Amino acid sequence: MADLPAPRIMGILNATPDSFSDGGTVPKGALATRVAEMIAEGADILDIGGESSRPGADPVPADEEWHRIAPAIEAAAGTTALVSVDTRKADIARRALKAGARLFNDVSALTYDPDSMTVARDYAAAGGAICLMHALGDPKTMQRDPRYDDVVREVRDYLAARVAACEAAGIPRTALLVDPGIGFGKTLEHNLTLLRNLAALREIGCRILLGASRKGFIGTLSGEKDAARRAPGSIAVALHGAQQGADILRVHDVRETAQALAVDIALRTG
Ligand code: HH2
Repeated sequence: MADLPAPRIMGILNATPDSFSDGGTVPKGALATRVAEMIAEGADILDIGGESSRPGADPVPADEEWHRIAPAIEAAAGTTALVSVDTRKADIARRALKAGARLFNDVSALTYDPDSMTVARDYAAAGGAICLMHALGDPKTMQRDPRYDDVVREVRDYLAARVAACEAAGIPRTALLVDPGIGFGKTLEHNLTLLRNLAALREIGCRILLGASRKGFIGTLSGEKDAARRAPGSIAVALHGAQQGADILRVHDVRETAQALAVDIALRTG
């Protein structure tokens, strides 16, 4: 494990008034500054979303979602960062691609919208990538008593099947990322088991994205109720993810995570 390269950092730029973790938007006038700041802090990718997927969240109509994220995508396009759009809607992903996004980050693994596979193919054709995330149920209902016989096997098999569906639709495996979907239809024990066995996802043969930053299980383990104060726990998970071979870490606290990773990698590689 010691020779693993440092993972890329995906900084979260929320354009959702109801996101669980930072509860808000950066004012339009401050977007370009925030984007430049995040890149300077170490973000290789900027993940822009306009529909919260926190447990219990309501869906957002497409025009409203686009209205929320368009200024952030505009501000991020043309910078050195790869622009990622966090959406379940094909139309939003299509508009984002036109505006410069090159990563389609879909928490439904292209199952929510029947048009998504076609748009995903357009991302791959443009040299971009698609992230396929595992979720049990949708955000509205996913935390109501989630059950698995073997969470690691079921998540791995689901993601492998979604990768196969993409390949059958003409998307090369090299354009695909897989993500265990921490907190998406999972209990504390499910999350911990998946994190301990993250390396099992490498068998799929795609790069791994891990999004655990500020999530509820960190609050449960630490007693910290305020999501914005969960950076220390989030960094502990990020370092663990790096050691398990995660290729991309989706985080809120970019500067802090980048610093911790730099030290961790130096210690592990000598
Ligand atoms: N988690 C959230 C949103 N998008 N995408 C991927 N690939 N993996 C994740 O784990 C993931 C994701 C959580 O969403 P939300 O409640 O909107 O909050 P925030 O964006 O602040 O993390």
